[in-house]
Amino acid sequence: MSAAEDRRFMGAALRLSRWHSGATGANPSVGCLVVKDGKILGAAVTAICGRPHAETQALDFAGEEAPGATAYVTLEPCSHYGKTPPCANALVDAGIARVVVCLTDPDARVSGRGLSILRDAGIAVDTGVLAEEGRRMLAGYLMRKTKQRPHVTLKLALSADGMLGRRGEEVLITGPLARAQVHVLRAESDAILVGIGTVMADDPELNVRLPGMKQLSPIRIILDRRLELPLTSNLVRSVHDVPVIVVTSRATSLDPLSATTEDPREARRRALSDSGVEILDVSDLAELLRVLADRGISSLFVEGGANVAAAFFHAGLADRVILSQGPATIGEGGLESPLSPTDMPQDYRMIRAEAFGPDHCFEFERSS
Ligand code: AOF
Ligand code: ZN
Repeated sequence: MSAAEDRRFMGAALRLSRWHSGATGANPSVGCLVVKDGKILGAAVTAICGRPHAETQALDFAGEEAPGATAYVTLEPCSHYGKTPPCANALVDAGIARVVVCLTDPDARVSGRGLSILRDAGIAVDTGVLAEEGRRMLAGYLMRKTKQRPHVTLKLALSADGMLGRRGEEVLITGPLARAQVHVLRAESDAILVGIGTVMADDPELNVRLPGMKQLSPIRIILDRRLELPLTSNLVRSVHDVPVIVVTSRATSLDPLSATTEDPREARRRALSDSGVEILDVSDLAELLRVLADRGISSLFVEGGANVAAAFFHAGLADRVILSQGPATIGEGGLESPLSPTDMPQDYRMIRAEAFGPDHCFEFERSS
């Protein structure tokens, strides 16, 4: 098979893997094609919630035609007996002749052992095909496995004059196409995060409202040090559909003069907990990300506002930045964006510029 053909099939496997991105829990969304004589015999993606894995499903589709075929897999086939038996063994047992892998798996239980099982069984193995695209697709999983934190995407919508809106009032900056794109990005994430200021100004739902995709809504995280999230907010009202986590800082000691009075946060903490909201105490963003990674969250989508975006950015925690810019100007009294598409630091590379109707979307990636 030619190198061009390998790239074509691996490209298809990567696009397929995007289908369940953000929906496979702590497991990465992997794509697999089983191909013989240029014909796709089986194609599958890791199932929603993470199992079964991609390879076993693609082999099932190929059935009796699998012997002698080539398997294209976006991540090294697993070698461990986890909740399912190893995919590497399934490929050997099915009589696959060649396996083309995009990325090796950093999971300590796998990391090269999957490839060894295949090679030891006499299967031809090639790795690194479309590795750059694969690293982008599996950025969250790789970040969590190697740096114990989720991959962070910052998203901001700017007016033509670089404003995020007006203080305390909701201003629509981008149109329906750009907003639908944001819902796709939400669906591909494990968690979405905003500051309490955004909640107070917009009373958002922060769910995925595209047809047929509501069940892909990521968990919702609110940075809310003083526990001000209103019990009547859309977020609290929908907590039983999609979880809400309120992040506060650890209680500081009370003012000695009022040592007999209860910290007003305590009453709010109880009321929020009673409503089904989880309260998380952390000392800074780095600790928050560590806790989220421990829970299997690989991708975090940060949607604002200005202060939250600036905090992540200046802490060096923004791996990807997506800026949409609409045609309207806000002018005097506007809330200035901390980031601009024409003024990104050197270590951010623009990897996409796209128009959605009258709006422009720019995607930047930080070179690591
Ligand atoms: C594959 N194919 O489609 C995926 C893989 O909890 P378990 O037992 O399901 O194992 C999770 C690990 O499996 C995960 O950390 C990663 O190493 C691998 N994911 N492997 O062969 C797949 N999703
Ligand atoms: Zn597997």
